[in-house]
Amino acid sequence: MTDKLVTSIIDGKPVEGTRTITSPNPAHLDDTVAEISLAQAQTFADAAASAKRAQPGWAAVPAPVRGRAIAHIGRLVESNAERLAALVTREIGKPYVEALGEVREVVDTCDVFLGEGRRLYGQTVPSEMPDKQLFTFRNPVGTAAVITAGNFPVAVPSWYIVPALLCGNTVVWKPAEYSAAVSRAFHELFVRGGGLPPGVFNVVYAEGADAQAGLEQALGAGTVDKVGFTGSPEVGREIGALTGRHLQTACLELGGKNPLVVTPSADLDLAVEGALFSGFGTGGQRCTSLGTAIAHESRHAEFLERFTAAVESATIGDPTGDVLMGPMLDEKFARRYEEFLGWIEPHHTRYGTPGRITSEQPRDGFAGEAAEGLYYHPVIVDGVRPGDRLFDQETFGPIVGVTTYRDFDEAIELANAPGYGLSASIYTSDPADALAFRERIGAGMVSVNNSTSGAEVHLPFGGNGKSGNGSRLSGLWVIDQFTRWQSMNWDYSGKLQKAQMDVAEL
Ligand code: UN1
Repeated sequence: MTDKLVTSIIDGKPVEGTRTITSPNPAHLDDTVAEISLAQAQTFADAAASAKRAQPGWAAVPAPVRGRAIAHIGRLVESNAERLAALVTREIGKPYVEALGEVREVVDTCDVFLGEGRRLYGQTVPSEMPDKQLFTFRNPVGTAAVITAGNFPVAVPSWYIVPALLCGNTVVWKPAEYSAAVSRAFHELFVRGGGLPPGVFNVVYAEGADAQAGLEQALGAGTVDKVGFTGSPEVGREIGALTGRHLQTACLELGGKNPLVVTPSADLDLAVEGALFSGFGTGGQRCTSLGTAIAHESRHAEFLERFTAAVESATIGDPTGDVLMGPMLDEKFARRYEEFLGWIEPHHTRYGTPGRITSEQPRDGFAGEAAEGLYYHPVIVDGVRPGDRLFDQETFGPIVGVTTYRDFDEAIELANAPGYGLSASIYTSDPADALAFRERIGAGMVSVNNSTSGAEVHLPFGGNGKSGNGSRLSGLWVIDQFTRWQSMNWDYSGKLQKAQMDVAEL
């Protein structure tokens, strides 16, 4: 087995698959970061069975001790932050400062939950009858299957895995193949830092279709009790249907077509900065990335001019350097960017060179080896309207739409029109605008004078509509995903007191 070979780990033991693929460095495609041994459906089902066997033992560990395990994981991740961030940069091309921020997000998540092991409060509840007391308890759900994307290869998995473990669940994790080396490092730090017994945290590398087939098998066998999924709305629908058929629930965090409204009273410097970061930071490959900037007609020309100028002078290049944007995450996303370019219509005005950065299509100030990486030009498309694919659908790449509005009602209508509902921003100096926007926008997360991306981990994270099924990750809200309420009534009257029938009268 070469050092680069990443295999599934079930019950603490490596399990080789049937086919090997590679995960290249998107900034230097000849640098192979990992070879991944891909498993088939049965391996996923085996991993779920292993997690199911390990679960009662893990749930029997007192919650405060599990909280301490989370604290140790956080410390170990923190002391390995630079190494892990460098690997994130190497494997998915995320600029190093952002990668370090992402690792910080894992540590923050551990910080949020480490003390929760000493709470996980239930309630005492008054009874309608004398000599009887009522209580509620939070029980672990059981086994959680976690399927995550590779654009946030450590932060987003931690949003599921940390609370799942803290609450006494065991986990089967299927990370994205193109972030395999990062997920192996993450898994090692978690198992070692937390001293997790075999089977408590399994990881399976498989292609989406195989993982889904394995998930179906596991749901049928009763070895998966909860699914956490971050990815596309299309796959989210399938996972939701699959879990529903087996009377289980999924926490679905899907895409976004996130609007940023520039009102007449907006501070344009701030709005442009926010649009630049959320539109093109991470190459537009966040679920919280900016989809469409919606500028008031009185500010549209100036906003567009400044936004295009900011994008033109932004640094793109080697993600180990100080750049706004590195390469695309992997080939699949690069191909999709090319497809999105085909969505530009004759009534749109395009700013920026469409396509790959090459010696024939160079970019001023480019700071990398263009020929060696998946580098693409950022593009702004003005004049997008409802009904245009570029307005209605998520692009998940460095292509941002711009449009105009006349009055506040139209701004809200445009912001809600694509039917996603993850994150939405408004730039305004008028508190009434900010409050009305908050109230009328369909998004789960609203920002005032801040970009659409960059949520903090102790607030509820999640969306509505095509962005998810209303589940919320992060903060203490996620505990409702990974525990189930149990009630208990205790009658010490010495007789049968019948609820609703033997209620005491005044
Ligand atoms: C994602 O792209 O799936 O709020 C998550 C943000 C990040 C997380 C993005 N903290 O932009």
